[in-house]
Amino acid sequence: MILMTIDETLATAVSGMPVAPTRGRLRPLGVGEVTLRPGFWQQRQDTNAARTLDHIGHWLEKAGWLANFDGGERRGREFADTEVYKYLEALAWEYGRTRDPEIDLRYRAVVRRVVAAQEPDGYLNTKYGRPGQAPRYSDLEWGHELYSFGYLIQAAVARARTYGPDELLDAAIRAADHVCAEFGPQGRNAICGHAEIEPALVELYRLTGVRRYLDQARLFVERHGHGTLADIEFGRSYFQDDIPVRDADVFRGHAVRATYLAAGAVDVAVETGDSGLLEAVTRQWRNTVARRTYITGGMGSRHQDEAFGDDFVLPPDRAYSETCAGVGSVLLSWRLLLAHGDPRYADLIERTLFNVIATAPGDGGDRFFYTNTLHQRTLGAEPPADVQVPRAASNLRAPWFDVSCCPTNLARTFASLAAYVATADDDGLQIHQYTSATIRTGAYHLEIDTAYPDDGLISIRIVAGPDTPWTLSLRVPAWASGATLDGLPLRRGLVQLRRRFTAGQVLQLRLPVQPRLVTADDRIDAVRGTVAVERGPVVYCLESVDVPPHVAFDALRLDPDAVPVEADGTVVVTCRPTAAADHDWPYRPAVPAGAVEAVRVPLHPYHRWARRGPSTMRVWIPLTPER
Ligand code: FUB
Ligand code: ZN
Repeated sequence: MILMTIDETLATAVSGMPVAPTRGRLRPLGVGEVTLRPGFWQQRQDTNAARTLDHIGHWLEKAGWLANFDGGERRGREFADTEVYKYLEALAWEYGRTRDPEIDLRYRAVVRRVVAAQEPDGYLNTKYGRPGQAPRYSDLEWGHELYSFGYLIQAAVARARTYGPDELLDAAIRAADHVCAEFGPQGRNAICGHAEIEPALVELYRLTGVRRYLDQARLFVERHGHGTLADIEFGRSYFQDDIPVRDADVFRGHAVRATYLAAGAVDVAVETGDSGLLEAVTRQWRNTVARRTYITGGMGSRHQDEAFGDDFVLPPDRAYSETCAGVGSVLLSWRLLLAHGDPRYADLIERTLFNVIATAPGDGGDRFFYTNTLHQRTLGAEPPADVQVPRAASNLRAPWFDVSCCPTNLARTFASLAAYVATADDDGLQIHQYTSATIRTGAYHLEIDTAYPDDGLISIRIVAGPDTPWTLSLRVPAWASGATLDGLPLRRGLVQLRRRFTAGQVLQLRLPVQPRLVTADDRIDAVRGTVAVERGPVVYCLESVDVPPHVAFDALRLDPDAVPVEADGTVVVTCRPTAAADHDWPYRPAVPAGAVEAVRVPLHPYHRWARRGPSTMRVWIPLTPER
């Protein structure tokens, strides 16, 4: 039974957000309270709306994954249903922000087909349990059945929060009740090989107030680490079934699974007031960011199991950095930000948004990176528009994959992106991400104008606010030394402005976005003797298309004594090529190179790489030999 009153439902329908904790330091704002305006992120959100959603709808039909719900021959991988659910979630957020009736119709048409496939006891999965198929829950390691329910539930919650309860919510509740009956305290002592049901059940609890969904989520979180899943070739760490969540020190195993489970654990911890569990995930986040995260925010350096590597094993040319792991990282950091209010979480969200999430989709919104390497050695070739490719086989953006989790994950993220910009608490508002936007919530109306990240000036106009003093909190990113507010210097971290603001008042935050050279911890051996270039939150890269044909790309060494300069949206660095190596033996005496002619090459934002055709690429650039 849904405990929300109609009024409450309508209130949430106006301001829906993906994560709605009932307690915590900060209160999230919904897609009805924050609207993106022209700028970096609105452009991507528009492309998502204008192209990506159609593209996904087209491929779900073409690949037969939507028709799986209609019966007939089952097509696609065991988790193909989830791409339909993420598509529905994306449509729900899109409708929430635009009220576009066409989106509403599309959503309803898909929902009709989905709910028709549900069994009377609430079970819903097109891959299992029907005549001729494997029995339900016969493969908890790889079957993804609970993972699939998780996305179903999240889609239904998104719709309830942007429109109101509908038949998908009824189906999701039947499914959740089925899960509780099957896997509850008296049921199977088991977990799913891929986390996702955990955060979904907590969100359903938050929506409905039905406690057993929270209890079931807690049970699943606590059951991890007790070896109920088989010891597969990658080890039980692959599905975080090696160490109980509250005992672990760092994320390990499959990166999407790890971040999703951690997100669910934070949700459980927050709703149950379990400070020990919250502290455990907070510690794991800290250690993972300090030792197992790429400069882009990307997570996962192992291809064979799409997993985190050991501490400091972050080879750029083997960066797996799956797009979905970027989404998982954002979802986790957002929950920790809401729980703690610490700007470090928003820093990582920003880094990941600009350097993983913005990198993955092509300009047309119909091609995607699945993995996000930091070093591309070969040119590669773009797959044709109508070809489905194996998941990591494409080193250029591909239209669709056999495992197509990333495009749909991006679609739901872009459609709900406004919900990650700002929050509120009893004392005021907090701005976490800088982008042109309108914030209207309660007595507050703020307009943010900026060309960020191209330009570091952010204007915040207080159009309306309470008559009494209130606090506006601004994040000054960790990289932003020299930031100012109305000309006065700011410390990095959180700036809290408590005052009686006057309507029409404009604050000018200036973040210094001049290029800077960045070096890595010595323990990241794979990038010793190299530097990367960042400008604001954006990581830059060197692409072969920008290097004169007579210069060997791999021989380029960056001269750190020459200050990088900006020109036409690029950062120009000075490099000195070594003699191109072309010997029978790839090693030679280590002697300083003599004076060699300098070459000036432009670097582009990493998120723009491979948008001008195939190229080889480096984020980490070797330094001149005498360094
Ligand atoms: O297993 C479902 C999804 O497919 C995972 O999250 C991705 O890493 C991909 O393996
Ligand atoms: Zn993915």
